[in-house]
Amino acid sequence: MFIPTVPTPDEILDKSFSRAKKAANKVRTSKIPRHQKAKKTEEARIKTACQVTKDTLNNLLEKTPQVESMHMFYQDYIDVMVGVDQLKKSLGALNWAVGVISKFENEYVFKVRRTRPENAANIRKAAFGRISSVINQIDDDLDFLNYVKGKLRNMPTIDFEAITVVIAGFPNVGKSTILRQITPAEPKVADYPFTTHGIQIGHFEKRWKKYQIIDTPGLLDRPVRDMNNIELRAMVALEHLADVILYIFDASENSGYPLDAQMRLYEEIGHLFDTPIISVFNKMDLVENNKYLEKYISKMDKYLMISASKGSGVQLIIKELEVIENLSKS
Ligand SMILES: Nc1nc2c(ncn2[C@@H]2O[C@H](COP(=O)(O)OP(=O)(O)OP(=O)(O)O)[C@@H](O)[C@H]2O)c(=O)[nH]1
Ligand SMILES: [Mg+2]
Repeated sequence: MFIPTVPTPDEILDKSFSRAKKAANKVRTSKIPRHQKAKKTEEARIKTACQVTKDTLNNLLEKTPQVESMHMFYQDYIDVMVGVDQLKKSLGALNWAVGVISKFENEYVFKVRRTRPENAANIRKAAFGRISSVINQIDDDLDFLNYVKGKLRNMPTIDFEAITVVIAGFPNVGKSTILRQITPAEPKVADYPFTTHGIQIGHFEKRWKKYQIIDTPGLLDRPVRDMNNIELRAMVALEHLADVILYIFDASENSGYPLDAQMRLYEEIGHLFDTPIISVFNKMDLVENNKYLEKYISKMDKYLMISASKGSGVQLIIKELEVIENLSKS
């Protein structure tokens, strides 16, 4: 999401007041009758200061996308990342400031026009004081928008036309390795849990169909209300984007998580989402005797056994995706 650079209150005020000064100088050096100059100069200064301040805020408001009109995935994503309520409150505060400054503009221009020339500068000073006070009041909101800008800089760009496959599973089971193997994407892979914090996307095409593969942060088998914000990013992708879920088990339990726990999460995801799931047992290269897997496999109609880091079995995933995609069309 693109949010323009968010200025501080001082930056907004400096810009407005210096532009106002320039506008006033223009009037002062123009050919208007001398006795009108003081008042015309201050009037121009008030108008310009108000206009420039409003333009700056309006520009921020216009360029910040309207959360309500975005796809539900983005709405929930933004909510998880920064909080939609706080975002709306801050944008509301900017709107409020624009309205108040418009009123000042009318009020103080009117006052300057009606006053004696020697009093015009005082009225302008009073107007500037009130503009400053309003802008300083929205300091926290500007600060928050700046934080939002940073947090949403890498917001994923979703292709809503493509067949979307969301890779889910416990931490460290090889999700990102699989994304690397089936698409040209290069997510971080590391031998410790919770390497992936955000949502990573890779794309590929097969038989003229576009597939979008989404790698998510690792999940643990705990209730949604206990999940942290990083896990919730995975849930948001599962809920709003997945046409197919690729659920990855670490069959070797080498990642440190027992298969019983991995199975509980698998079943939980099955309950929560009405989406086809492909079960994938990964790290089979570390498994010498797979007898103990029987207990889990026996509950499934279909499953794949692969070794992502060795690249073996990865083609099986692509084949299975095609099968599911064809089933859903028939
Ligand atoms: N032996 C073996 N190691 C693997 C295999 N697949 C992945 N790994 C290793 O497992 C570790 C974790 O892999 P990642 O792809 O980062 O796992 P992840 O599920 O994305 O992890 P998080 O992002 O932390 O949830 C890395 O050291 C990988 O090299 C495999 O098939 N066999
Ligand atoms: Mg990862």
